[in-house]
Amino acid sequence: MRQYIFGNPLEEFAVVEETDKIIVTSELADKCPVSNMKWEINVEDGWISFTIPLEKNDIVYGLGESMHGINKRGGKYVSYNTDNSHHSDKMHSMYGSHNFIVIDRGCDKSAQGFCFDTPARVVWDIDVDDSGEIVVVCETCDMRLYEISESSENRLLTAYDATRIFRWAIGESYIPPIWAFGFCQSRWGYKTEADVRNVVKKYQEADIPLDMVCMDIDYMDRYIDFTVNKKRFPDLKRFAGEMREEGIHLVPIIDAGVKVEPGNETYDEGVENGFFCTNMEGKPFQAAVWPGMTHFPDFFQASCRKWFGSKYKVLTDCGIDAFWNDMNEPSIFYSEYTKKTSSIKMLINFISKSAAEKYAELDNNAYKDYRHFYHYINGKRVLHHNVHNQYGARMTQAGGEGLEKLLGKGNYLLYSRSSFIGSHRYGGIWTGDNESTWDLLRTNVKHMPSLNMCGFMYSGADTGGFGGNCTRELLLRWLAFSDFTPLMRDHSCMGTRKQECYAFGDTEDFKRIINLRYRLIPYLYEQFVEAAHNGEMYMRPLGFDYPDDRTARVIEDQLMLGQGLMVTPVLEEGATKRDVYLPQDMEMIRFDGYTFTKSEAAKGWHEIEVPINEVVFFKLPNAKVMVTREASKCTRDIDMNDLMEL
Ligand code: MIG
Repeated sequence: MRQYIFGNPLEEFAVVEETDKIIVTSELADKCPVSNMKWEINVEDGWISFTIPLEKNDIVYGLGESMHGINKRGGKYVSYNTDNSHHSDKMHSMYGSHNFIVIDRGCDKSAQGFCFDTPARVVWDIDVDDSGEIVVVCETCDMRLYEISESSENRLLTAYDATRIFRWAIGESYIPPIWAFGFCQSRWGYKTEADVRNVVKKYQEADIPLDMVCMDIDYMDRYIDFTVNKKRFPDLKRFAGEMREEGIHLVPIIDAGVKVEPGNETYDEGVENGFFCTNMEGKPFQAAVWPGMTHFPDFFQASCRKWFGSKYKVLTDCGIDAFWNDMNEPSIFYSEYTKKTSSIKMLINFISKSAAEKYAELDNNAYKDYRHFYHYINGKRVLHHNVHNQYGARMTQAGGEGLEKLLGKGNYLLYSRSSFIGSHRYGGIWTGDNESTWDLLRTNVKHMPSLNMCGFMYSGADTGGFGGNCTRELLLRWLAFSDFTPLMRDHSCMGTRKQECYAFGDTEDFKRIINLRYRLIPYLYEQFVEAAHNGEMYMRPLGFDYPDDRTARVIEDQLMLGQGLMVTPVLEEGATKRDVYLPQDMEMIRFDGYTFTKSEAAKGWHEIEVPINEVVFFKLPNAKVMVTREASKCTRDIDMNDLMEL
């Protein structure tokens, strides 16, 4: 992997391994030395553009959390982290920015990989109008370009080779404890310890396995970070202990913004030490989020990260070891620079508007705000806009490093909404506010390999969908896919139809589907850990494993998992069958909730029957897949010394 340095970029965050470094001097500025690429540097307007030609059958993989297909061709993308719940192919920006692509040029030519490493805004046109080229415009002149190609490696590369080289360079992905592979129930709306206790009780009554319950913003005292509402959770330590007896880990949320409230410890310490982002006058920048007016911690300062990370102690002292970091794009409802409206009026508007309108508004506001506050980076004031995409990632770094100190490496669960390549070393991600639609289930499938390419291994979507009303059928099919994703969490928005497995009448079908997870956990976790250690992918497009199989290369609704499995989820409403393509002979495995039934299946197309309460997947002939003998009620009860071979 080769690195080209333009101007004066920030210290490296994405890449941790040493690489060949080439400084782009004025001579190189005029003639791009990367084969197949042209670049143009415009110092006056502050951008660099890169143009890469594509052949008709080339596939473009990558871009982590972005819409469109596994093949990114024909899409426009904007790397500019955004809190926007309207996930569709028309949405160009998501919560994270992952500027890594691999161009697969067929098996007789080498694949090429590129990482456009800048926290600034990046606009991608990947052959949108059949232009036959990729155009990437980075809105900065200070950045790094990483190139992986035949010439940088002295050998012909497959798409997977190029990806592995990149993964190796960006360092080992975060590995959570095994219980993080258990099932998690969440909903924005559980307010009190009684609410949480009820969820656990209902799952126990239905005899459905469960390992985690999330605590959303209502557990806090008026949404103030690192506080607990004493009326709702009178003694969190005792309650967390009570839950742990049942095998349950509580997962409280932490938001990016700290409420402006003199007397509150986090606020006072932040102000005293200059840990908050500042406005044009050099005072702490104010913007409204859930707590009302807040300041944003300046996670770019190492001392601020250390401080913020240490604050988790309030909760780890209660026996809590799992967290999700939210609103860290950062999401902003309004500020003095955008909307002059009282916070109450704002919140009423916020709740009554349709999701689309609401977010279009928030989006615009935030966009202006991002040009109104500053960070201190290496003694210099830096406009947020120019480093925007790394903000949430730096919060994950703060949390991850803090929790590692408090609890020890490997002993905590952390996942974030916003991310940037680099934060994959500190925590996982979930893919934000999706909706209860079949399309977004399909998106979940397509996201997984792209995220893995960029280092984000511990990830998953809101199973069943966050917004909108989930149907019983959609939830069952979605769970049947989430059975295989590292994060398996049912989460939904308040105001939507209740989405717990027990909210749809008879629970037996749900139990059968989730039982599969608890049979497979030993294998899934082993494959995950191995892939993380070795810089491999846990979930891959078929084309990565079968690069010269033309049919396999265009399939986007089946994934290779670990070294031995292929998953083939049902993604259509009303379907009881689906077509599956086998790139080689495999064993078909059918799970009915209690037993696995195996049969031989030959290379080629098959139509498979998949009743709503069964899961069908495939195993490579020689793969050794160890599973539990029966589904336990939580991961704690799994006996790793008493497994059986599938
Ligand atoms: O403005 O904490 O993506 O999972 O339930 C919404 C409330 C804030 C957004 C997260 C979602 C969470 C919700 N949060």
